[in-house]
Amino acid sequence: MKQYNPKDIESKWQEIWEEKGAFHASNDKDKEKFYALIEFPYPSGQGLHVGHPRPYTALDVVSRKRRLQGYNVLYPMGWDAFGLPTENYAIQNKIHPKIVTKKNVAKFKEQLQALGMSFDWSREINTTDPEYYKWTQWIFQKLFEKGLAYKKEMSINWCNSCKVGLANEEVVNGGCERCGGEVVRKQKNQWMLKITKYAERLINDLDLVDYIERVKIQQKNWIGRSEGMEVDFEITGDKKITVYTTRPDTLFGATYMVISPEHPYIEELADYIKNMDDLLHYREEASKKSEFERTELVKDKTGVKIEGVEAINPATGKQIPIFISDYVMMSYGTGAIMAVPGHDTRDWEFAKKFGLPIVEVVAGGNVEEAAYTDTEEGKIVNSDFINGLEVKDAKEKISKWLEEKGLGTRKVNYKLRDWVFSRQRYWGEPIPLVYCDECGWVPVPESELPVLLPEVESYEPTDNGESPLANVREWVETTCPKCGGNAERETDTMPQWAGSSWYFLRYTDPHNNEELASKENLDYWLPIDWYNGGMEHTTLHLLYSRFWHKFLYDCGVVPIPEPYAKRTSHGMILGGNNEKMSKSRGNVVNPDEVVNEFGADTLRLYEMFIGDFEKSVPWSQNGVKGCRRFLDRVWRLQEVLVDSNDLTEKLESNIHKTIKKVSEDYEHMKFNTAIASMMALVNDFYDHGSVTKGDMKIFLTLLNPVAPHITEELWEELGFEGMVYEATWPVWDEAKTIDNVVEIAVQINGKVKGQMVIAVDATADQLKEQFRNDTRLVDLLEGKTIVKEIYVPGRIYNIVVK
Ligand code: ANZ
Ligand code: ZN
Repeated sequence: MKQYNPKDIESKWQEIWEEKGAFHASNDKDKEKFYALIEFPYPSGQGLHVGHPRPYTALDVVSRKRRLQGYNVLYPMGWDAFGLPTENYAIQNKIHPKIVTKKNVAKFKEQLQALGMSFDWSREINTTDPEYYKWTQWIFQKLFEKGLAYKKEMSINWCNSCKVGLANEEVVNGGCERCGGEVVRKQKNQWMLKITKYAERLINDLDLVDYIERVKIQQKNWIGRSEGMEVDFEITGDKKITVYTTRPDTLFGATYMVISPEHPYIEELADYIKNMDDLLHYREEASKKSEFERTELVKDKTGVKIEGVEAINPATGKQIPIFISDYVMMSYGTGAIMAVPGHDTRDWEFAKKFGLPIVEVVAGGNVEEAAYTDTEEGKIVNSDFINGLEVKDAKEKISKWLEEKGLGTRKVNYKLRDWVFSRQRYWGEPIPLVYCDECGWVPVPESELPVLLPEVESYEPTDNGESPLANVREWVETTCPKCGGNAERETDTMPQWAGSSWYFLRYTDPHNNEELASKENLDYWLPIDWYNGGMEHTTLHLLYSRFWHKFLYDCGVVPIPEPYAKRTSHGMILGGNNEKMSKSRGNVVNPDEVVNEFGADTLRLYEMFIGDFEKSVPWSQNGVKGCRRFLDRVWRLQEVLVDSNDLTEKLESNIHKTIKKVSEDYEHMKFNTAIASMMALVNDFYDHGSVTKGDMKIFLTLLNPVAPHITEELWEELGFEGMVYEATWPVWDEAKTIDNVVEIAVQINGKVKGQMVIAVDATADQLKEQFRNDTRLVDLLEGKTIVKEIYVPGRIYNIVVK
C-alpha cells in the first residue's frame, strides 16, 4: 500500500476534473437543476483566509452530493472586484487598480482551486470587466428611465478618511462600514435609488422564500414598517404643524411639540419667531452630528424653545409650547412630533430637562420616575372619551375621531431610506449619463455602453469631494446624445454594491453579448436554490440585490419576483480565545499553510467538522490534526479490505443508518454530525476487523463531497469503475435503519442512575433479568430493599427502594 500523500493526489485529481470539465453546468433543460450560490469574494491583497472556505466548502458539499443524485448543478464563482481597498492599494503603490485586481484574482483563484472546489470556472465573472459592467450600467439606465434613479442635493453620511459618501446601510454603529472611521454629515448632490418604492414588497415577499429566521427578522427591522397617523396641530398665525405618531391613543398626554432643527416650518414662521438667531445656531450645530449620535437613547437631550409660536393640543384644547431638538429627524415621518413624556422615553428625558409637564394617560407605571411604554397592559386615563379603554381600542377610537374631525389620516411609514448611490472615487462603474444644459440628464445610448473608466493620472479622491474622474476633462466633455450640444459626463461612480446586485443572473449566461442573460437560461436556472452568505450582508447586499431583482422583474427581464429560494448563513471562524482573526492580533491562520502541511481534504473536513455551521467557532490546530488522523485511518482501510461486493452483514444496519444520516445532514447544514457518523462507521469497520469493497463503495461516495481527492484516489486504487464524481448517491433502506435496540434510563426512587440497552420488544421479565446480570447497576441497590419496579416500555425502568 502506498503512502497517503495529499500533495500528489490533490493536484492530480484537480487536473483531471478540469480536463474532463467535471463540474461544468450544462444548459440541458431536460434535467432537474440545482443552483447553489455563495457570495463571491472581494479579491483583496491578503488572499484567502480560513473564514472563506467555510461557506464555500459547505455548498460545495451540497453541490457535489446533488450531482451524484443526478441534478444538473450550477455552482459558480466570480470576483466582486470594484472597491476601496484595491483603490487604496493602487494609490499607495502607484499601480493601476486593474493590474492590482488581476494579480489578486489570480492569487485567489489559485488558492480556491487548490481546495478542490467544484466551481464551474467556465462561468467565472468579474464585476470590473467591461463586458460585465456594461450590464450594470444598462440596469442603472433602466432605473433612471423608470424614475427610480434621481439626483438630489441632500445631507448624507460622509466618511472623512475614505473621503466618500455612504449609504445608511454602510454606517455601522455610527462608523464607516469599511474603515470604522468617523461618519459626519455632508451636503452633497447625489444619485439616489428609490428602494423605498419597494419597501412593502421587500417585506411581504419574505413570505415567498425560505430564509433562516434571523435574516428575515433583520430585514424586516431594517425596512421598519410602522403604522400610525398624521395629525394636525393648529398653531399661531392660523397655520398648522403635522406630526407622525404611532400612538394617537396618547394624544391627551401631548404636552409639547418638537420639530426637527432642519424643518422648513422655521422659515415659514419667521414672522412670528422671536428667537430666530438661537434656532439657526442650534440648527447649525445639529447639522454636524450623525444620525446615530442624534438618536442615541442615552444621550443628554438638547433643544431650543421656539419663542412667539404656540400650538393647541386638538384633544385637550390647551396651549402647548414648540421646541426644536436634534432627536427629531427631518428624514422620518413629517419631521415633527407630538411629545408625550409620560409614555415615550426620549420625550420623558427632554421634559425632565426642560421642566415640562408629564401627564399619565396609560395607567400601569409611575410616570414621575420613568416613561411607561408598555402598550399591552394598562388602561387609558386622563383622556376624556377614551378613558378606560385598552391601548389598542383607544387607538382605534381616537383615530376615527381625528378622521371625522378632519384632523388626522392613517399612515404607514418605513425606516428604510432611498439608497445613496454615488461615490466620489475612481475604482467603480461610471454612471452612464451625461448632463446637457438644454436637455438635463441624458442616458448614454445603449449602443455606446459600456462607458469605460478612463485612465487617470491620480486615483486620489479629491478633498472637495469630487471624483478623480472630474479632472479628466477630455473624458468629461462630450456631446449630448439628444441635441448634439455640449454636455458633461457624470463623474461619480457606482458604489461597491452595484456589481453584486445582479451577478447571480449573469452566471446563468456569462458570455452573452446581446442581453444580460438569455430569457431561456434565466427561466431554467432561477431561482437560486440555495444561497449562503454572511449575516453582515443581510441589510446590505441581500437587500440591495432583492431590490434590483424585483425591479428587473417589473421590467420583464427576470421571470420570478424573488431571486433566492433559500438563504442560510454561516458563523465566523475565530482565532484563539474566541477573538476575531486579524492581522493586528497576530492570530490569522493561512489556509495555504494548512493545505501544505495536511492537505486540502483535511482543511475541508476540518472546516465542516469544526462545529455547528451557523455558529462562530475558534480555530484549533489540534482539531486539524484530528481530521488528518481520520483521513489516515480511511486510507489504511485498504489493509483490512475484503474482496467482496456485498455489504458486511453485521454492519448492514449501520451502513444504512449512515447513508440516511449523511444524506439528511448535508441538506440541513449539519455537516459536523454527518462527519461524526462517518467516523463512527470507520470505527465499526476496524472493530469488525474488515471492510468489503461493497462497504467501501458506499462509504467513499458519502465522504466524497467533503473529501473529494482522497476518495477519488481510493476509488481508483480499489479498481472501481469510473470516478466518484460520476457515481450514484447511495439510497438507504428505511427498514434497515430501524433500531432493534433502545437505550432506556434506569431510575432509583425517581432519580436517573444509569442506562441500559435492551431489545425494543423486551418484556418486563426479560428486562429484570438483564438488569440483575448487570453488576454495575445491581451494585447501586446494595443494602436496600426493592419495594416496587415500574417499566415504561422503551423509556424508563424505575425501581422504588427502602
Ligand atoms: C407620540 C408618541 C407617544 C410616540 C408615545 C411614541 C410613544 P416608529 O415606531 O419608529 O415609527 N417620531 C415620529 N417621527 C419622528 C422623527 N422624525 N424623529 C424622531 N422621532 C419621531 O416610531 C414612531 C414614533 O416616533 C412616533 O410616535 C413619534 O413619537 C416618534 F407614547 O408620537 B410618537
Ligand atoms: Zn442636450
